[in-house]
Amino acid sequence: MHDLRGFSGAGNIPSGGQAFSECLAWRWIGELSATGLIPVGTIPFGVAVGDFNEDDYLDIVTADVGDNTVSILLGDGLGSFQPQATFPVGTSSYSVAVGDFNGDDYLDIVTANLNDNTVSVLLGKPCDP
Ligand SMILES: [Ca+2]
Ligand SMILES: [Ca+2]
Repeated sequence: MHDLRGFSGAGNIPSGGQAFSECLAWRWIGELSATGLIPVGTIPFGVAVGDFNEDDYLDIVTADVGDNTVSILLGDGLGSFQPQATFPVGTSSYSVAVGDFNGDDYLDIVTANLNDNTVSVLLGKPCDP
């Protein structure tokens, strides 16, 4: 984990900070041009990332307001993603976040549902063999 506290100071950037920023910018540009547009649910409003299938490659989850679903796109580590898998959540799920909420070491998903005044929690679990 990189310590980014040096960037928040008033113009006090450590000597190694500039190279780190340039590296990140290059990676973002490369990923965008290789991947293009990937279909998800209707009106994807929130997005978060995590490794949902534990293959060490980051995956994407979107909160789809129009469908009341989340869409999960499994990444291959090279900037491509499998077609979406969707899961129902509450009404008007505008935002999404990830974390291990029950301490079982599997990544979970939470959405904030505007019209329900609720959150939806989707607990991760191992896939069937
Ligand atoms: Ca993954
Ligand atoms: Ca969990």
